[in-house]
Amino acid sequence: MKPILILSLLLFSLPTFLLDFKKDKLIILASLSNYGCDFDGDKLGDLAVWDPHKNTLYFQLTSDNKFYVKKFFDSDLNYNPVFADYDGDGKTDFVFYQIDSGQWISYLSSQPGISHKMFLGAVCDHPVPVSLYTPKKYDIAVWRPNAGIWALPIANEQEGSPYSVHYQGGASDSAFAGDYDGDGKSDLGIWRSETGFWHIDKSSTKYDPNQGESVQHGTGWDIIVPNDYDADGKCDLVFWRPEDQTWYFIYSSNQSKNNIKFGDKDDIPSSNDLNGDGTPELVMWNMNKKSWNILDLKTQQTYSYKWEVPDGSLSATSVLEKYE
Ligand SMILES: [Ca+2]
Ligand SMILES: [Ca+2]
Ligand SMILES: [Ca+2]
Ligand SMILES: [Ca+2]
Repeated sequence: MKPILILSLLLFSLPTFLLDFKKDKLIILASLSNYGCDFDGDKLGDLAVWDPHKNTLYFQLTSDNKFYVKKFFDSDLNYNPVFADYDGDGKTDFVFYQIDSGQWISYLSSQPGISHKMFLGAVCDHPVPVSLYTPKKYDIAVWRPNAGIWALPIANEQEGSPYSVHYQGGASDSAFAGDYDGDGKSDLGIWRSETGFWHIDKSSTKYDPNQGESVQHGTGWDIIVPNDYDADGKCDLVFWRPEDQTWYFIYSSNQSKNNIKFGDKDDIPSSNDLNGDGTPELVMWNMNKKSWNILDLKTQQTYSYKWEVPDGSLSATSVLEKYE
């Protein structure tokens, strides 16, 4: 069987009956991976919320401080933002994933007015862009919880499938991509809520699971929010606990732990370097209050902004994953 056929079967034919094994009806919304969000490329993070009912993005650019409203699709289909820099020009691109069909629609900053459409994934897959070849340039990829596989892009493929399969994790895990070993390329991780273990297959060891790292941190209903909070160039293992509204850090620079109480119980946690100081701010979006609540980790100052957006709008600073 040719590789492309095997991959097609893996991606489109596997049963999805294990979905109900997931986190028992509780809806968790979080940006499990971080890609930054800077549409105008001035190295200051831009805030954005997505109205999933009208497929409309509300965002503010730091370069002119203006608010923008952009409707992307005249359709009742569900599109999820998977914003990252896919063309490597330093500007975050508007890229969307259609969860029912596995279609990706890309509007790249380097090609204004043009959209690209691709298919990768199927129902129940999680879109998780990865940077495997060029630092800070992302490619589309999906993680399939039911089968415990990633479909990853292959560089400069000559023939056959443009994707390879990497086995990791399973249903009820959370998957993420982040640069844990600091070589500029995405490492692949899963977090298992039952045991609290993070398992990371690293780019520096060719994603060999036998040379991966396992760290126990968090449990149960925690929400993972990994990012480089101590600015040493390596992703830190961090989760937010809705129950006590506390962020729990392990800093990669010295393996020290830290806790910071910040946020409301029903917030969506994320992080983004909004002021360009090299350290991400803790960024909370509250969809009921329609407000941002932001903590600057360097100055310890907090900021709040209320936005006039439709009910049910979600923060769109990076990929949101939803469990129900
Ligand atoms: Ca910006
Ligand atoms: Ca771009
Ligand atoms: Ca890496
Ligand atoms: Ca770090």
